[in-house]
Amino acid sequence: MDERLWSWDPEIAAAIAGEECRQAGTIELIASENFTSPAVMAAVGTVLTNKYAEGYPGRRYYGGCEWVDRVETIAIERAKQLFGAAHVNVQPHSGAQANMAAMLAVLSPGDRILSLSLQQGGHLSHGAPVNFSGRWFEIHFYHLHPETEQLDYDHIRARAHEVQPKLIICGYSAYSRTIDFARFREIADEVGAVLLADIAHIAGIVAVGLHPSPVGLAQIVTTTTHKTLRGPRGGMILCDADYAETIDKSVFPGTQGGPLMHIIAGKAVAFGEALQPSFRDYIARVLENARVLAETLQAEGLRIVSGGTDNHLMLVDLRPLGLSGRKAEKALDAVGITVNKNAIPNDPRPPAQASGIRLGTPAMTTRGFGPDEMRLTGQLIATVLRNPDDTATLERVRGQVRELVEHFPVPGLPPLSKIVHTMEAAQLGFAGELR
Ligand code: DSN
Repeated sequence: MDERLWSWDPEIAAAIAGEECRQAGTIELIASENFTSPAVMAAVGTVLTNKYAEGYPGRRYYGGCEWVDRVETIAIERAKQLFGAAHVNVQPHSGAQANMAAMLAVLSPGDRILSLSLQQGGHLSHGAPVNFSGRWFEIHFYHLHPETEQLDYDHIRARAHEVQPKLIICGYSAYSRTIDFARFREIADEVGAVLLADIAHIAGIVAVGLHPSPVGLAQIVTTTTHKTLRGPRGGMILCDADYAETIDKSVFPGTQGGPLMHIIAGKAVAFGEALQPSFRDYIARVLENARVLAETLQAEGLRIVSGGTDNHLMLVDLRPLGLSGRKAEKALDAVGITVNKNAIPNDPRPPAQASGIRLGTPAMTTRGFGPDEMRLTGQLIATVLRNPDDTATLERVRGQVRELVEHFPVPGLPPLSKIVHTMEAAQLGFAGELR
């Protein structure tokens, strides 16, 4: 944080300082989170936030766009190079906005969509009844195979023939296995549907070629930029040349107004970083860490949905422990391990309780965790899940977590002990609680 904020708005500065402590002092395993580089953060906190730029580079509705045009053009060119895409729109404010624009581009209200439900690992914007997608379109779901808990392409094909959807969605928020995009395209072609691949979670893995790419197979690919791709919070759409015009119109003026130019600058910086060889090494470490974490949890007797992971995340089935996801999330939170409760396939519990937790390795890999730290993290998780009500155990694990994270600072921040010390010196009332 810019230290001047302390004098400009001490209340907000204190809340941000508290969040810096929280991030520095915990093991972050939320699969959809990451830590951006200081360069991304610097680009986001600039005067670009002041600029209105409705439209696209070279054809804006406002004057004074020469510099933001340059920023957006660089972002687009870098994204095209990264993914080998014919056309890119970097303006979506989020993954859900990207999906909304994609749907506006190819569907009319009431059209049929075939997707995987949120409960089985899909996303809210893939047709959940509470979301615009579920309210405006006729949603049909395919399901994971009940035994393997993996995509079952024969079943998906049969569902596609039965439903005759106009859009098929693949790409998920809580699915740990490789997706066969070519198979999906075959199925979509058989029924004359458009294929939308939402790679919000795996975009970074796709970018470096460690997961097969949907680009060129799915006519439209949506993503966020802040998960494995490690950019600022935001969305993006990649598409075939045939869809370029309709996608651009669906983002603006179809579903959004002015683009967030400071965020687009952050996206450009992140894409530049992802084009470096070091990003491929990072993603390879994310995958190795996920494998090690899953194997450690299995060795500790926990069940991983589908038996393992091919990507950056995994779902732990808590039913054998008699624990809800909600209780597990709280117990882990108490020791400084941040995860989210998550439905498992065919979950008997309601979503607010859930029977699983979702774990991912992108964030801690950014902070330098390797297999040794992941193994220890897995052992600590298992200890907590076996003893969620034992205060002495939780206290001991909390100490181990703090000791571990001290050696792996958040990019751009000092180690936890230094942050807490600074806050105590500034006589911030809550600094002691954060220790
Ligand atoms: N909320 C995101 C996730 O955690 O996967 C998806 O939007």
